[in-house]
Amino acid sequence: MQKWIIHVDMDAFFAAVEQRDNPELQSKPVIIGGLSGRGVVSTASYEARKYGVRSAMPMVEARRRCPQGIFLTGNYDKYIAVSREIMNILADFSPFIEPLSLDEAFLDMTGTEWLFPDLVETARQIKARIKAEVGIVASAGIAPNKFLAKLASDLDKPDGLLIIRPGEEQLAIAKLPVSRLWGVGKTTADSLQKLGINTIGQLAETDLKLLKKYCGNFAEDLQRLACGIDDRPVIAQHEPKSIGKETTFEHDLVSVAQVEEELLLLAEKVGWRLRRYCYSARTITVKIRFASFRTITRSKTLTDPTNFDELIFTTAQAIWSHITMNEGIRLVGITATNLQAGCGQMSLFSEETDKRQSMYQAVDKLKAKFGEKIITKGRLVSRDD
Ligand code: TTP
Ligand code: MG
Repeated sequence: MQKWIIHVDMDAFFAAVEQRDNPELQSKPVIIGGLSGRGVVSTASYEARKYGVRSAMPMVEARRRCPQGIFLTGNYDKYIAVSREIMNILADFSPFIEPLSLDEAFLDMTGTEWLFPDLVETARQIKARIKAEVGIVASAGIAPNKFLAKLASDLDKPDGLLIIRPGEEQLAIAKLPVSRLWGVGKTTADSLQKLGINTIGQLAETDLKLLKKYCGNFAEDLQRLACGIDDRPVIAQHEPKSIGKETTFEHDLVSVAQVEEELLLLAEKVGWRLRRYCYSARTITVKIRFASFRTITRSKTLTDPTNFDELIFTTAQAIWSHITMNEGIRLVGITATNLQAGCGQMSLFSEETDKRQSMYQAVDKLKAKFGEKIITKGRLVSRDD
């Protein structure tokens, strides 16, 4: 199966968040970092980069290069919160995400063709959602491996979107300096330069024996990278233990019918997430928080794991039918646990199941393309949210 990785990285992350939150900073050279005498630059907006300001540069040097800059210390807690929002969006596109830092992550898209047939379009959607929901700009790279995907996201910055297709690997990187290779710092780059090797293409063509003399055991890996080969897998942070969704209402729900409507909506969301992550669940939990903040959770375990909206809904409804509603409700949630990997309705093989499965594949394709709200159960269509 063709491996496909998307690497997503925010543009001038800390500075972008500050520009988002303060309109006066937009389009201005914003420099974030330590402002004391020995401080260094964390990042600079692209406007400031025009003056040669870069990450890790002493702040005094940044001030010298860009005296008209706006210098800020930044707010790390805020960046962590924003990072969480970004990673949550990415999780909607693949269950296999490896965050590399606060502002970047790899998504393993291998085997998701049925859901995301056009990865350029998928990357465009990821960028659009980050822009719309988080308010900052991301660059994306798509390639058959991690090294090339990360490179691709960087080559077209800011607001980049670049794909390197199988077969194009070597050509795409041949002219770049060797310092673009992972693990090549200044020392290695200098010793390679002494051998007359400046570009990745030159390195790819260098005799391996000669290379080993200068770079030791590192030579083989280095040359493979130079040929655009990288087998490292995306290491997802953890397997999800649960997949759930909850809603807090602006106005408390006051009728059983309202709660059931919410359960239906939540069941669709949980079902969609389970199918997208290729999981089925055996246990469904309903969480209710009453107006008084009294909170209860009730669960039911099924004989067979499911990821079908209607089974999640009927199970949630059965749980709900045992709960007495003697005050308003401020929050309703559904969580699926006892997860099993697998896209289909496990252990239920019947014509009916097959039919449902193809129906969900069609529905999920539309949801992936146009957003979750494009298709919903008939009884929910009158809702205006
Ligand atoms: P990067 O993604 O390396 O940089 P960036 O997002 O600011 O700019 P771009 O990706 O468009 O080139 O790092 C993400 C954040 O990490 C950055 O906004 C600030 C922080 N950081 C530091 O604090 N020190 C550093 O030396 C670097 C490189 C980043
Ligand atoms: Mg970045």
